[in-house]
Amino acid sequence: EYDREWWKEAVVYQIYPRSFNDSNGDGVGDIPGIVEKLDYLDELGVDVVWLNPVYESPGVDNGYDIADYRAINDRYGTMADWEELLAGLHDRDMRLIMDLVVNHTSDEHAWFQRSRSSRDSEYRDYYIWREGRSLREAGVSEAEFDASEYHLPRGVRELPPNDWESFFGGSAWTYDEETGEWYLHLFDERQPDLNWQSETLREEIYEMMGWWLQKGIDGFRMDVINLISKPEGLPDGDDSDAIVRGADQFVNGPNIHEYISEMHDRVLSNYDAMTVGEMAEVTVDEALRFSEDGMSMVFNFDHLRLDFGPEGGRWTKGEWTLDGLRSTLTEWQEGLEAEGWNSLHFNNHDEPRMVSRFGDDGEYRRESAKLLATLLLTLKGTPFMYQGEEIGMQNYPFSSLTEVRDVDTLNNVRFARESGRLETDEEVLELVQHRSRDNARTPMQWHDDEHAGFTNGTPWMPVNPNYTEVNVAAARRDERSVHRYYRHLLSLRDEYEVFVYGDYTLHTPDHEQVWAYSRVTTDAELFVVLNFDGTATTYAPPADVVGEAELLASNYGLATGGIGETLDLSPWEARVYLLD
Ligand code: TEU
Repeated sequence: EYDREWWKEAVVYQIYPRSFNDSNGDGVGDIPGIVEKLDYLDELGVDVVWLNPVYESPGVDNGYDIADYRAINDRYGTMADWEELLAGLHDRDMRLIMDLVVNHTSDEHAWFQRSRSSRDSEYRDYYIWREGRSLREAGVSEAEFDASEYHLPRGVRELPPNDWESFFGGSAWTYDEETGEWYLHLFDERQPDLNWQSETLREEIYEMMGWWLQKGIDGFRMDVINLISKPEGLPDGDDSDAIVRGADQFVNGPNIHEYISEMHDRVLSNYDAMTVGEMAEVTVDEALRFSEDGMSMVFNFDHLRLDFGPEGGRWTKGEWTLDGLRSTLTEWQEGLEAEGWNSLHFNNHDEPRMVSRFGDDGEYRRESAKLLATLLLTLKGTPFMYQGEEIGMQNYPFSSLTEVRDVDTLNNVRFARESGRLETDEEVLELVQHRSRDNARTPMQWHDDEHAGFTNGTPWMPVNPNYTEVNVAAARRDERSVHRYYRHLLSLRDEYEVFVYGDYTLHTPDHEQVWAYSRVTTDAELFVVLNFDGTATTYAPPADVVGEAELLASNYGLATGGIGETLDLSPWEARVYLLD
């Protein structure tokens, strides 16, 4: 009676290869290092690996700047190593989805090198080139004009074709002296945007996708895929609240559904492939449309914006609330209940560590990490774990900007300083601690030997000093560990179909600290209760769940079953009951 798909029943484990396991001592994680840990993943009980980019790349954005879509970056290994990884996963009945980064390439990609060589190059329209605007056209006076803002060569006095901003700060355009035009880059200037209006370019992308699917991969995570359609004329942004200026123009652009449908019809429909589209801004209604286009699911980030500041944008500091988190996720649970399918995620390589962000970094680190695991693994949708969350890894305690590697952080801090929005080092460090993607990119902590067993060389990023207590080896020995709890919940998902297909019903729309909900199918009901706070509390469950029940999971190791008329909940206590 369900619309069954393998990817609806799976749990995905995201591996950031640079920080997972280094097999050759160069301080950077690699593919053979992942192969060494396949039994670890198998024992954990995950079903799919999402591998962040391992393609040929100069590494400006740690691989999201691709120079050759069909070659493996030799820092990560060879294509033979990659084939061994795929075979090793499939031998263990696990699957592999690769990262598809087709909104942009590296500026070192052969296509861009040819495109920038001349205005008549046959590759010119693979990218987005435009003449600049004169000061007069842009309505900027000589006095206002600041050439340094655009790194213009001497004597060139013009402005970018429009006012769009990069997600990494500054203008989304860079002037290229060779042909005297500007090219668009919604990310770093070394990541030029591809022009999806070119059918020839789209053809090249579909052929490349087919090449990887023919090798046996099981699908793609699609990087910022709802940015690929840009409107005719590239008009200025006209929404001052947009996440970055111009986003109202280039997010979900005019041809986006045509392109996603075409990609599905031309390539993906020939495979039983899982696709998850990363979408910077997407509503439930748009997510439903992307499902109609053939996308399995999308990543939305509404719940990961709740701690943005009032000024708006990622590089601001605010506070999330339980009410915000619960209502945002409930909107998505209810919105995609009948059609479409949710992805579930609280962590990835771009976000701070979930226990530090939504849980407790102190006394209740383990209990809160397990509570968050309960939320991730008992909501309706496909859960995406990020390497290290299964042992409750935390944000890195930055002591100086010299420890930061991330281009997004470095660029945004530079632009914020230049604009005067950030002044003191303390302000900068506080924001870096709150927001930097490097919080999630410190090496995986395997055991308590030097560098946490990640490398026997010098790690490219410092290891979190808490690795002596927080590591896989210690967790596997400790029956109360976060790791053990994840394994238990993952095994429950395999055993009870209600975890996958049960409909979500919220019981506590406005309780100040308790979030309780049910998951219901025709023959089973889960009752989940989460005390989302560091203080103990009591909670009276709805009358129709009180009574006989089996306690399937408890982050305090409770054994008893039965649901009483009032529940005494300890700080950060999570329980999962099965009602007959
Ligand atoms: O992330 C896109 C990205 O940076 C989003 O976090 C976006 O900035 C945010 O949702 C807007 O609020 C993808 C990759 O995950 C990231 O690692 C890359 O740096 C980026 O695209 C460019 O490829």
